[in-house]
Amino acid sequence: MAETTIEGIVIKSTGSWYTVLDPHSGRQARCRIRGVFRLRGSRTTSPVVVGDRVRAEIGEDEGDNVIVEIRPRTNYIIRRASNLSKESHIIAANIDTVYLVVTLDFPATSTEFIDRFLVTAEAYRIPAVILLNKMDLFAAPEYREIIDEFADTYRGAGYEVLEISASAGTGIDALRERMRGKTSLFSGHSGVGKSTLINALEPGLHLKTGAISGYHHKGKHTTTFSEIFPLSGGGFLIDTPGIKGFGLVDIAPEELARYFPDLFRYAAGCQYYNCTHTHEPNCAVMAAAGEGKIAESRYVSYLKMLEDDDQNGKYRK
Ligand SMILES: Nc1nc2c(ncn2[C@@H]2O[C@H](COP(=O)(O)OP(=O)(O)O)[C@@H](O)[C@H]2O)c(=O)[nH]1
Ligand SMILES: [Mg+2]
Ligand SMILES: [Zn+2]
Repeated sequence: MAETTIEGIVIKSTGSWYTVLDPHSGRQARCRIRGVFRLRGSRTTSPVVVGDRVRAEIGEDEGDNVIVEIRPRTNYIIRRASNLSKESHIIAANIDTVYLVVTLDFPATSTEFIDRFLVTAEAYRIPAVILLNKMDLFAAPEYREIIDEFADTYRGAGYEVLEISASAGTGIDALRERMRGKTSLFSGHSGVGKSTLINALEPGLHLKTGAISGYHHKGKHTTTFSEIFPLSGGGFLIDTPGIKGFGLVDIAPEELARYFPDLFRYAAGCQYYNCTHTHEPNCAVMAAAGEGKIAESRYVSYLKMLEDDDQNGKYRK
């Protein structure tokens, strides 16, 4: 018989042991899972993942601690076990916000990359926020128009755009406040400032982000498990070492427009219910794009993603 039960969040997984943290008491327990979970999620390699909210029974010995219930997930991100395999691997669950760190230059992040990322976030049902970093480099007035055009494009599509500077400290306190009590994930190209930003938000947290730590760990671990780090102000930061970008997701071409909120809001006005918004008569989306109601770059990204799908049958990030 269990002595007691705890409710908490899985903050670490080794594949056989799961660390459960009760965020209220701060208590942590290493637990195993019951065979029943292993059997049930037969298509995924790990039935319990970081971010999962669980209930665990705590026994007399650590070896008796067992996770007995997993709460329904609000969302999760996956990775294929291998390119050839259809088996998917859930790597983290219950993410409140994914922050996409981008830079206008040094290095430039393309709108196409951003749009693909946002589509994936929509498909995963994870709210995405764009962090426009290195704003200290673009303080001169001549950049204002470019910055506003960028921000307007994404705000018009329904996304928040926060202008920050990780190295100058601009916008960091507001971001930390926003992350309080939430589970956050950071993504973005190498060199945009993710590590700098995380260090500014939470000094002392040494996440395995970026190319350098990836290099150090190469060869040591064949499998990398995600980890989720408690933040000192409350909330969590998910680190998914070895995951470039944000996983991948299959979307049928006729569904793609759903994941572009700024296009999709016009789709109800199209003549054909299965309109692909590429060539059909009386297409309200094309009309809106033609009138500048949809940012050109967004519509172009949509077309490019459709084209890729013709070639590959799926989207990859
Ligand atoms: N000027 C400027 N440089 C930054 C800023 N944030 C990061 N950097 C620099 O950009 C480079 C890449 O940063 P890093 O955090 O390693 O990027 P990561 O690959 O996304 O983790 C480093 O030289 C940082 O010092 C910023 O806000 N302004
Ligand atoms: Mg880094
Ligand atoms: Zn249409």
